[in-house]
Amino acid sequence: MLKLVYFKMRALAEAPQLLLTYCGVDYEYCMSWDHFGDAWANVKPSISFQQLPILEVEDGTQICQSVAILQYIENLGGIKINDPVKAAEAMAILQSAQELFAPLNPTVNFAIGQNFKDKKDSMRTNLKSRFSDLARYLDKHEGRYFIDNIPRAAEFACFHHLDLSRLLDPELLNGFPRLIKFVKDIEDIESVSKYLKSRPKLVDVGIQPKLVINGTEHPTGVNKT
Ligand SMILES: N[C@@H](CCC(=O)N[C@@H](CS)C(=O)NCC(=O)O)C(=O)O
Repeated sequence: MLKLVYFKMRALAEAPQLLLTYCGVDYEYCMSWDHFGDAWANVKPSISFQQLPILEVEDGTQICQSVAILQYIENLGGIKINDPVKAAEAMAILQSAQELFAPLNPTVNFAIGQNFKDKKDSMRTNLKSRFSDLARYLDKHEGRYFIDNIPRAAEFACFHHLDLSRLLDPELLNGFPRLIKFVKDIEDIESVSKYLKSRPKLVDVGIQPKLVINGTEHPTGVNKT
């Protein structure tokens, strides 16, 4: 079975999990320390690009980089775009969505107190600018999503960052009705909705962020607790 190896955070493993779920591909989510049986600091130098997530496939190959992982899952799920122009458009959207990763994801997962508030204020303008780009792109076509009516890597990556932005500041999305509809369309997909309800909850954002895993609160991070 595929193994998605990551840490205790809601960030770059999220879009891969949404896409795996949507495609109905079985996978196991493994914490780095459980998978490798060692602390991340010791494992890090042995990983090709020294970061997670990785997707470990059946023959043991470790796929690094969330965009490569997403592309692999699209291929596996049979939803790859064959038209070269549309595929390039989708890649542009995926990369533009992934550019929302920092500082949004580290801030929501780790920042606390005044540092959280300062980071929130300093990223507001850039987030709104990228949100308006994404909303405009959605308006270019009649379809439900960016390219057509099928959600793929670009859509799930975009969804993840928009969804996470609500934990930073629930007001941010409010100026973008097209994005609110997009988020709802993704949330309404039955398999996705089940996943969203069952995934670890991220609580106490900005105070002392924790993930609730199997009923137990764990501080976010790269270390075993
Ligand atoms: N470009 C990479 C970035 C991966 C990345 O930033 N991973 C972080 C966690 S979100 C990580 O491994 N942090 C631990 C470290 O760098 O030692 C991707 O898209 O997968």
